[in-house]
Amino acid sequence: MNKKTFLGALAVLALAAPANALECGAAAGFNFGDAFDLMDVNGDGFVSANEYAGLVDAADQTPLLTDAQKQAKKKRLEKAFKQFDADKNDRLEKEEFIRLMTAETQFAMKDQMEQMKKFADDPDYAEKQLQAAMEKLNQTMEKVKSMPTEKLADNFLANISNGIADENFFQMDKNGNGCVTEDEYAVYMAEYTKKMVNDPQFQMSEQDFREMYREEKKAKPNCLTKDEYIRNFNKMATAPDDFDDVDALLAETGED
Ligand SMILES: [Ca+2]
Ligand SMILES: [Ca+2]
Repeated sequence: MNKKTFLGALAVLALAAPANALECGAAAGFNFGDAFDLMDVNGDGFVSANEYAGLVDAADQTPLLTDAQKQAKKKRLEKAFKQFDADKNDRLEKEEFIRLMTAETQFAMKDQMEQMKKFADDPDYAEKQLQAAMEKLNQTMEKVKSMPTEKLADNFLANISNGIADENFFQMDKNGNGCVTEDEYAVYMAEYTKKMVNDPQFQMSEQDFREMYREEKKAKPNCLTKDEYIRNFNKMATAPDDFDDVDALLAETGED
C-alpha cells in the first residue's frame, strides 16, 4: 500500500457514522455541547435512553472497525449511559453527556490506533477494508444524487419531525405498552409546548390538548398509538401552512 492509499484510509476512518463523526468533529473543534444538541432530538434539554440508542446503533456504521470492535464499542456505550448518569434519573443532562463523550473519545482513539497498526502490518487487509468502505460511501452518494433536491429536503424535514414525535412518544408512554392515555398526552404536550414555544399567545393548555386528543382518530379508546401520534404531531407541525386554521386560532385567542 502506498502512502496515498494509507492517507485515504485515514480519511475514510473519519467518515460518516454519527458516533465517529462526533469524535472526529471534536478533534476539529466541534464541541460536545453541539453534539448534545444533535442527540437531544426533541430539544427538551436531556438525552433519553431512546435518543441515546441512536448513538449506540451508529457504532455499527463506524468505518473500518472489525465486527468484534463494533460489538465491543456498543457494549461500552451501553454501559456508559448508566455510568455517566450521575444523578440516576435515566437521562443524560448536558454535563453528563459531555463527560461521557470525552471518555469515549479516548476509547475510540485506541480502536483507531489498533486499526492503523493492523493496516501497517497487513497492506492487503488494509486495501480490502479501504475498498469496501469506499464502495459503501459511493453507494450512499449515488442514492443521494439520484434524489431530487426537493424530495431530499422533504425527507430531511420528515425525518426530523418523525424523530421528535418518536422521542415524545417514548416520554409519554411511561409503562411502554404502546398506548398513550389522554392524561399522559395532555400533561406532556402542554409542558412540552410551553418549553418549545416562547410566545405565550401560541402556547396551548392541557385542556386544548385534551380536546385534540379526543378529536384524533384512534383505533382504541384512550389509547393513542405511536403511528397515530406521529400523524397527530406532523399535523400540528404543519398547521401554520393552513391559513384558515391560523386565522381561527388567532380569533380564538382574541387577536385580530
Ligand atoms: Ca431529549
Ligand atoms: Ca442524569
